[in-house]
Formats: sequence, structure tokens, C-alpha cells
Amino acid sequence: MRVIVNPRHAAHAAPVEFEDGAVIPCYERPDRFGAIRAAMESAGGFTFEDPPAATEDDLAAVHDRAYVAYLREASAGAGAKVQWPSVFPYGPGPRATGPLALRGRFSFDTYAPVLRGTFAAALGGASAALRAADLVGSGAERAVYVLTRPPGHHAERDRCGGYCYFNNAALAAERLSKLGRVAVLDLDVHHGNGTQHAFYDRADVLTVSVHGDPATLYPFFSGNADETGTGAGLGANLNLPLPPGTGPKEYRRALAAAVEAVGRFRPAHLVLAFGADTHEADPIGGFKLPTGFYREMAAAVRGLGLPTVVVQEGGYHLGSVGESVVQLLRGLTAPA
Ligand code: OKP
Ligand code: ZN
Repeated sequence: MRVIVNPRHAAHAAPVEFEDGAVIPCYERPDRFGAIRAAMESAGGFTFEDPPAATEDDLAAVHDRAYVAYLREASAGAGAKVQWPSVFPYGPGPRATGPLALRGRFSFDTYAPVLRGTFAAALGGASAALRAADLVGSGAERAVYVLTRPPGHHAERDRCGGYCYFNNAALAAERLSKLGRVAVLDLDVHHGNGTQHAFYDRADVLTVSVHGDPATLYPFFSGNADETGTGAGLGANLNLPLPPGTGPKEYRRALAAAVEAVGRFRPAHLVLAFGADTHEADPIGGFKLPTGFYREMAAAVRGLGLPTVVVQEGGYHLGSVGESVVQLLRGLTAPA
């Protein structure tokens, strides 16, 4: 299986030191990439390649140009220490001009600091997702995996948040939508608010997500079952929130409903936003899926028979994230 990697992921690296000297460790760290790659290499059967660089026009298919420019400029201007958004401009006609207001203008939370290498790392992930979409869209490949970090599914059109800067899965889906109907199936433990919102009024892109109930899990403000789309997109968004502690039995039922909805939509292509943070050992997810379950998860998706781009989202337990990805990708491509 062809794997498109983000060649610049390590340029974005926490733990981060704050202006006041405090150091905050972050679960979203470069070792995640290494852990996944090492497990794939020892499993065998994968080839790894770098993508051509995406352009700012490519990013503009999903993101606001002023946001892209902000990330580029804020990254270039970042010092060694993190500068945190402290003010979130709001109200009628808010004006954000200086760097402090801009930080809050282009963020929706405080989980996505802009460091010196953030733009390069985020651009590398977007580039990888777009390359994978082109390989699957052209028919050259049936399934391609995007090995990247930081993740993307929380990133909005003009706001970073939840470790995410550019929405890799949305960029892939947007690219594939030129060729026909697309479904995005998000199986990260957190709701992909950015992806949902990118296509919320679109009838030609179905977004389906199985995740922890936002009443108790990040992102808290999005991912409820009554969010079903708007305008032409009404009925083209499906959220299947599950309670904390969800294990294989309950997950299996929601997954079957999710897969059924994707099949009914009759898409030409599928984007699978995959997070291994549903694993029982994950430090922030709260679900209870064992490593072997990812093979079964993928078998359900494989049953759709769709050309598929798999984009890596979360998964924060370094001891299991690699094998979870291997199980998923094996289940996606192995004969039944
Ligand atoms: C990104 B993805 C940790 C709180 C972390 C942000 C989570 C972002 C998850 N105490 N909150 O969906 O895996
Ligand atoms: Zn997640």
C-alpha cells in the first residue's frame, strides 16, 4: 500500500515553553509519527513517499486566504516560546489588526499554538492529503494512507483549534468532490467539527462521524445527533455520539449505522479520517477499543467497496497507536 507522509511534521513540536517559563507537555508530539511509521515498517507491505508541495491556491479550496496568510506570517514571526491567544475578538464588526487580536481571531481555542515550524508542518500534511486524493481520484490507487501530524479535522475555514491547523481530510474530500459525490467518515474519538462545518450546506459531500458525546468530550460545542446539515446539505451530515467508556459492542452498532449511511449515499469516493484515540489505552479518548478491533473496523469500511483516502487524525498512546494503524490498514486491504 502506498503511504504519503508529511515530510515536515517534526517542524511543529510541543512540549512548548510559555512566555512565563512554564512548560506544558502535549500529547500531540512528533514521536506519534515515528511510532506509526516504525510499526508499519516492521509489519511490511507499505511504501512511503513524500508529496509535491501544495500551493496556497490548493489550501484556499477549504481555508480562508487571510487565515492561511496569518498562519504563514505568525509561524515566521514566532520565537522560541509560545505566544498564546488571550483575546477572542467578537461582537458586531470586531477589528483584529495587531498580532494579539489576530491570534484569537484565527483560533477557536487554546489547543493550537503557532510555533516557528507550524506552517511548514501543516502545509506538509495538506500536501500529503491532496496527493493521496489525486492518486485515488485518478484511479491509480484503490486506497492510500496519509501519515501525518498534527491532525486536521478540528480546523475550521478560518480558525485553528484542537491541535489542528489545516483540515487535511476536508482538503482531500473537496478535491475528490470535483469527480463526483464524496463521503467523509470520521472515526476519531473526537468530533471533527471543522470537517462537518466545511460541508454543512453541501448535498454532494456526506459527513458522518462516530465519536465521544460532546456533552463530556472535546470539542464540546459540536457533534450532537441533531446536527444534520443545512440548506441543500440538510440530511447530508450524520453524528453518532457515544458515551464515555464505549467498548466494541456499542461501537460496532454505531459503526454499522455509519457505514450504512455512507452506502446509501452512493458516493464515488470515501475519505476516512482515522483516529486511534478510541483505543482503550489512549490517555485522552475515554473509549475502550482493543488493538485488534481496528481490523474489524476496517473490514466494515472495506465492505463499501469504495476507493478510499485514509487520513491520520489522533491517537496518543505511543505504545499502541502504530499497531492500531497497521491493523486498520490490513483490514482495509486484506481479502475478506
Ligand atoms: C485532536 B484530535 C487534553 C485535552 C485535549 C484537545 C484535544 C484535541 C484532539 N487534556 N483537548 O481529534 O485527536
Ligand atoms: Zn481525536
